[in-house]
Amino acid sequence: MILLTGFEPFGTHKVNPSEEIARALDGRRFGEHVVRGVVLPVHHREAAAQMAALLQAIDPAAILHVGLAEGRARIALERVALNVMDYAIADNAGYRALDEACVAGGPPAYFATLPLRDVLAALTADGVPAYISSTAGTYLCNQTLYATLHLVSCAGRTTRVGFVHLPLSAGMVAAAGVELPSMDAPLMQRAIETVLRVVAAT
Ligand code: PCA
Repeated sequence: MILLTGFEPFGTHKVNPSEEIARALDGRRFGEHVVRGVVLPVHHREAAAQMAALLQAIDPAAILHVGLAEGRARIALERVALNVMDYAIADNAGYRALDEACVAGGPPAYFATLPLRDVLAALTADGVPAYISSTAGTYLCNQTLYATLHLVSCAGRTTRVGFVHLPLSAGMVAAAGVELPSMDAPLMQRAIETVLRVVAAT
């Protein structure tokens, strides 16, 4: 099984394309793996707590987290998770972390363990704009990647873990009427399908 997570909407966003993709791909098969699609809360405690519970309940071969990153122009394959929470905006519980550790006493950073170069090559070959990013920010997405890598590391598991940030969807930018980069939602879903295909084959 491959665990695929998206996030609920947050901040000023009324939708989150990562949520829609996690729902759309739930139950889909890639190679010998079935996808379990889950939507995580944008919450300073609950997102990590739900990941801990999910890892107890199921033992996925790989975990792909997906989230939204306003302002990115391409699909971002996150390389690293930092042990810091420094929220530019409050989470959905109204909590704004400043200079906090994701895990007190944890290592400063973890690297994602998906084959990012292979994923990038597959996306590029498929005509999807993508790149390897060296910062997932300091909000819930970074924190969730950190929490999952920490859980997997502490449990001595070999589960591969990664994070993909999506641009705003074209529909979101159209509705908001803002001067920001966007990507069409079907193309973003195709990108995640390509990532899952590479991950399933690894
Ligand atoms: N993006 C936020 C959190 C949830 C999401 O989809 C982030 O980049 O941290």
